[in-house]
Amino acid sequence: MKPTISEAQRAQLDRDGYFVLEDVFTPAEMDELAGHIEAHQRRHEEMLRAQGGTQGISRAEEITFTSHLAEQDEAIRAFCTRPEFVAITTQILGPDTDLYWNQSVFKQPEGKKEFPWHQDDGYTQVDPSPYLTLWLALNDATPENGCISVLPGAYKRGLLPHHQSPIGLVCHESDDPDQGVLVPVRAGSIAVFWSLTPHKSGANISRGPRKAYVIQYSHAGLKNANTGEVLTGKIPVARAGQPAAAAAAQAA
Ligand SMILES: O=C(O)CCC(=O)C(=O)O
Repeated sequence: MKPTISEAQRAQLDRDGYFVLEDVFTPAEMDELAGHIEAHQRRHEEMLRAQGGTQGISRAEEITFTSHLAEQDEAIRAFCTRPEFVAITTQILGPDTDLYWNQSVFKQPEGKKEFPWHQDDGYTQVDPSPYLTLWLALNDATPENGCISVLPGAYKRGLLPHHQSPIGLVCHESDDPDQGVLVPVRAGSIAVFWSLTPHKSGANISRGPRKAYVIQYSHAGLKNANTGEVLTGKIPVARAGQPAAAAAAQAA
């Protein structure tokens, strides 16, 4: 079913910079998607182990960020352009939307560290900002296994200064008394937030992995904010409010 963003959800996004869309997909759909994703994630994990355990912000047996999945895998690409995402992105961003970035984030029970507070815009600045991050739970994300937390309203402060830490960029300290709000999400549900919304994820102190697929959508024609160049090679999702594939077939 195509999700409709309610007025309350829209108001929460405007006020707090996030909301949760419940049960967009079934747990069975998530198991199927996870099956596709895990093939890539396993190869990434093996590659990390072979080269000493870390690469960028990924650490073998703790946390892996496995990116560009839709660009490599037809089934995952088809998932990212499903009508549900056409509906969500056009209601929030407007009629023309692209897939900007996608990555699985798997946190193993050995992942004893938080992933630090950051804004997605802290990693790469784009224009226009903010774009939309959809944090899709492949299995239930709970406070015990490292669900995300957000700082409500803080996206309104724009891009915050970030400093580098051994485990990622940081824009808000883990010992600050304000640790925001936890956002637990059931498998198949989505935490929707702006790329300027500060968020972190907790340590996984459960007995199993926490698996998420982070899918980021933008206005079509997104630019690098520093050079002004249009970012090419992005997968079109919606054109004139319709699925981009249908719009392209009509034009042909
Ligand atoms: O899922 C996580 O543990 C953190 C993911 C995250 O913050 C991100 O992809 O920006």
